[in-house]
Amino acid sequence: MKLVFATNNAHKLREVSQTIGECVELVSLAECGVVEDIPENEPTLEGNALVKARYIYSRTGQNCFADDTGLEVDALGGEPGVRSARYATDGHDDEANKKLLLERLAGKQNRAAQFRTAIALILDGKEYLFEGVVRGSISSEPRGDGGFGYDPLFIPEGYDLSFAEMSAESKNAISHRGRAVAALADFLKQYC
Ligand code: ITT
Repeated sequence: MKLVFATNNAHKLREVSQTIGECVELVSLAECGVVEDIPENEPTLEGNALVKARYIYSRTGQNCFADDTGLEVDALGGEPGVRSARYATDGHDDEANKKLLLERLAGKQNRAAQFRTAIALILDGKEYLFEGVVRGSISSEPRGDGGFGYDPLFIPEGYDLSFAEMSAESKNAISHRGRAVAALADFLKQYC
């Protein structure tokens, strides 16, 4: 089955293509000629994922899915959450986002956090939602060169390594997106 993955983030595309399974042929936005930015101004991850998927479904008429991911930090009341991409600035400035997060957590004992991914799937006009969560904590400084975004600051529960210090396979096996994609792939089995 062909599914468009509504993302402009090449890291996400790579991660999802490693975990979605053989039943699905992933189609990128570039492959279906979508070059514009897709608006994502909803107050929740689920809302943003749905808006992105609906946009691509009406634009291309093809079955598709989108994800939205947030880093939810307990001591910050769940921030940056849905604003994770635009935490420090209006753009996607990973360095500024990580710096601001460390500043906001300075002196705080409680560094518990979670990554949460919402996936919205549109299949023949019907909408479905999937979720994946991984608990962990925020390190005191960035560690590792792998992954992307906030990965150098996130230590998943039960590990001493940050996501950026893990192999792609190890991150995918336990990550928010890996878990949400596993739920999506499980659902799609009935159509394969
Ligand atoms: P699309 O909307 O085009 O899919 P995006 O990069 O805007 O791509 P999100 O809105 O889902 O993706 O990401 C919100 C923020 O969270 C952004 O700063 C990402 O870098 C970061 N992020 C998302 N997934 C992540 C992951 O697996 N590890 C670390 N940071 C992640």
